[in-house]
Amino acid sequence: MKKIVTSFLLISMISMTLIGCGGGGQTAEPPAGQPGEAAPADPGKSRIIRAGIGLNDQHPQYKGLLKFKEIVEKETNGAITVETYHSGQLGDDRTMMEALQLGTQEMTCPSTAPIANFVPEFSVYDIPFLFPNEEVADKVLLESEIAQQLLDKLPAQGMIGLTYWENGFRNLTNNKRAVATAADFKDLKIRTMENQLHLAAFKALGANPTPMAFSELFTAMQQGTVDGQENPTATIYLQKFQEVQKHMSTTQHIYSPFVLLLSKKFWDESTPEQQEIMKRAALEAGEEERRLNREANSKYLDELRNAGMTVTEVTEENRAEMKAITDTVLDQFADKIGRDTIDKVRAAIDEASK
Ligand code: KDG
Repeated sequence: MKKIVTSFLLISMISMTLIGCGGGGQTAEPPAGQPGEAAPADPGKSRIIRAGIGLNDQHPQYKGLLKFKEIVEKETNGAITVETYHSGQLGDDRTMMEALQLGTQEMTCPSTAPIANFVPEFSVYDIPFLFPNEEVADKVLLESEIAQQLLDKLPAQGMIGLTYWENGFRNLTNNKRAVATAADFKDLKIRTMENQLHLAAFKALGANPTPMAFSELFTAMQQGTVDGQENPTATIYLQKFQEVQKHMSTTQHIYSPFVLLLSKKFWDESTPEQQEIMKRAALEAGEEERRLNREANSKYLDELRNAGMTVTEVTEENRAEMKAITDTVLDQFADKIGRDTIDKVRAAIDEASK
């Protein structure tokens, strides 16, 4: 028995040390709480939101979190404190969402793609070439009933979707060849997010996709375990993927929304006023995040060229061919996502495109 307890303590100490060393540059020490231990619901004491993301501290997503922190701390007069962790210091998207469910972490901001592992309807946003542009995405995500209805499915999973932020249109990078047409995807080993529809779409294009946590991606590209990956321009540049990737193509194949998630436990322990402040702060910080993200996406395309990457601008015609191919996998996901959800999102897109 003694042996078991000692080993457990040793493992715990090693894991805490590893978390503490992961990536560097965090704004606060990782929490010392035990799994399952809730923040005290004493309104007189400052309660802490530990907010973790996979991207680094240069990314607009992190700047958005800092804005959220500023507003919430000011408007709750310090009753809520926000600690921010970047670069996967608290784990990858899936682990952090699970921690939110358990109440051992309070906030994260994943792409909608991994959220679909918890609420399958979110995969509607994984349909390739769904959104025509950012303006339409904004209207649908921030104003449509269906986008809100999807957020409303999160509490049943122990999470609150405060609002949508933007990851953005995803582009392909790889080390093998310049990709201009659908045929150029052939046999490329591409890392995707952990999402079935993404996997199926890349398979249909002839690639050899493999799901992987974001934190493992840089090393996987460096060591050649994968040939490439797909992410918005801002992420590609700010995560320094140009150091390990030669080719970039403006495929813009999926518009990835983020969702700013809070653990339901923390939400339920907050007063109605605090809930209102967190909602408002999420929206306001989201505006800032979108603005910075768009600036970054347009600015960094040239920087990628300057860094020596070949940038292939994909034509509308070639994009249409890619869409026709990826459309062939949609039917197998329609029941899982819900035909009604797909119809409603498509209708909202049509309406917003008028
Ligand atoms: O902080 C969010 C990231 O963890 C992740 O969602 C980024 O798009 C992403 C990816 O490719 O994993």
